[in-house]
Amino acid sequence: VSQTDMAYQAGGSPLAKEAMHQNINPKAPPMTAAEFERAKQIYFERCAGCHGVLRKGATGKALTPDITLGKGTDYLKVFIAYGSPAGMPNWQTSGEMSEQDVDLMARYIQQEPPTPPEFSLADIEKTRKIYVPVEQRPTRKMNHYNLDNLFSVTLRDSGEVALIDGDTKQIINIVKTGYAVHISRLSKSGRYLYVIGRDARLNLIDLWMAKPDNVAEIKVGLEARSVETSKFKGFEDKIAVAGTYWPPQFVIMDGDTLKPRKVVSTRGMTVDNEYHPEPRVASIVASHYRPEFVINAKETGKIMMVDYSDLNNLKTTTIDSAKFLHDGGFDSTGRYFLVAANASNKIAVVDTKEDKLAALVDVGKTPHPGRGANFTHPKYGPVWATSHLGAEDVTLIGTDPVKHKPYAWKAVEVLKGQGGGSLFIKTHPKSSNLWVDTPLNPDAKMSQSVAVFDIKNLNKPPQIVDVAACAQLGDGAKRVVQPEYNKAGTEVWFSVWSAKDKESAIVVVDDKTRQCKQVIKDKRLITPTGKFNVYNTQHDVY
Ligand code: DHE
Repeated sequence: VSQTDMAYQAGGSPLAKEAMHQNINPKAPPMTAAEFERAKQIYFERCAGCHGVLRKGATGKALTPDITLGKGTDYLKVFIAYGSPAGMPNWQTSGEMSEQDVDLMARYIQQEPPTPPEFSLADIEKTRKIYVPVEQRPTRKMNHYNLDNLFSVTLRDSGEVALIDGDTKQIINIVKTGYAVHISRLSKSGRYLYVIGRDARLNLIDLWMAKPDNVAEIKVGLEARSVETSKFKGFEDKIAVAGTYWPPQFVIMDGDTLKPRKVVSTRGMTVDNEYHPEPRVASIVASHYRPEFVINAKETGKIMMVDYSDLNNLKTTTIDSAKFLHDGGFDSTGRYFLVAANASNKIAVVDTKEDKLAALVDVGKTPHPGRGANFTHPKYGPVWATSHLGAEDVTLIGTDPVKHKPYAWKAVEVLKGQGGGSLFIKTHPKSSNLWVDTPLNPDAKMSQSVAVFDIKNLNKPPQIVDVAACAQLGDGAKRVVQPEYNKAGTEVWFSVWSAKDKESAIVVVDDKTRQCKQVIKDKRLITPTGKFNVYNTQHDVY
């Protein structure tokens, strides 16, 4: 092919200095190919989480050209710059995007969305790296750390996790991982730590090494949020599963090598029997009653109970619940799994023993429990609690169908927290405190403090604890996010999450006195968000 032919095929003018992006829709505003590539990257990092990789909409609105072209560049620029009360962030006024980038993104979302690549099992296998083969790994614990009280802390923007000794508060290691690790989960024995990045990079960390570090790694797709490991008797530490947002599928792997064994697509019908091309995999938990993973497909509202005991004859029980499944956790017995169908304002309850939907509970606007919080209510018996993104409510749901039957799977009480914008709630079996964060509340006072209720006296309004003040950081926005208990249930750890170029910290609060006990600061603690105590995560204690 000659140079002229190439120029002709690319469709660009030979006089143009920069190659233009070729859009199939002539009405879309022009962009250079380089601009398109940059916008694609920004879209993936900032926008796809809410609007979807294919831009078909999810938590955020659909952004396909049939919608965006009618609005035009100027309108879209204002929306991106200033945000909306419905939850769209104010990208420009918050300082997170420049005016040029806002202009770029306004033009980008009027182009046809590029089709992202599919990931076959062979594609996934090609990305796998073994840093320490199984035969070279320790056969017993080679360090003197109290691993039960270790914390795995997401360092969001540096693409790392910090392993912090919960007893001494010292950083044991900073481990290189994917970008914006979403969650850490433990194998049944507690030896292996699995962390999954937003970029779908999954790292396997061996906590038995003298200095715990990566032993294997794999990239399971373009975007992911969830990972879990087999917990059923006979399958301890054997199998891992990761769910991806893109491609819409999950992959089952060997637990100790991450060798992929099976990829299953989630594409298909919603609970309303309409086709959905991109049902993203949200939370996953491992059943304690059967050799099964409980896999939640967000857009379809289908909960898949996937039997991992025979991968060649894969049995899956699919439970219809409600659309927009997101995060959730077990009740105190470990039998029932409660998951938020967030944009449906419902909590779905799955009985993992019977593999059936136990109930769909109506709650306030946009529930967001994390894994939720279990405690015994003075009147209603065992309850599980969620806070909300869209309301100040803290909703308590009865979870004991045997001794407290009239209250089971009902929203028995709604407490008033300090405001909306809550992401996580936590308590511990040894504590009588219920901690509720509000990191996404637009009022800085609320995003920097947390509410704490006395479980024994829930009529009393919550105490507000100014966690960010304890950290004594400089200026700039800081969000106090995700309470996590130590193993003993005597301390609650909070992240004070600042911008990437600003100092952040972890504040350890004494649970009994509700006073700041210790502040963990270190240059390496960049944008800490999620924290996962080994024992509590391993045993579903929350
Ligand atoms: Fe999360 C859990 C998805 C934004 C921190 N988040 C989850 C889970 C899902 C999810 C599906 C449940 C996983 C499981 O249990 O298997 N999160 C999403 C999104 O799609 C969303 C809304 C947008 C995005 O683009 O990612 C999103 N999440 C955030 C944040 O902005 C947070 C605060 C910081 C960050 O790193 O991005 C954040 N999400 C967390 C944390 C958990 C989590 C800390 C685990 C909580 C737990 O206690 O288990």
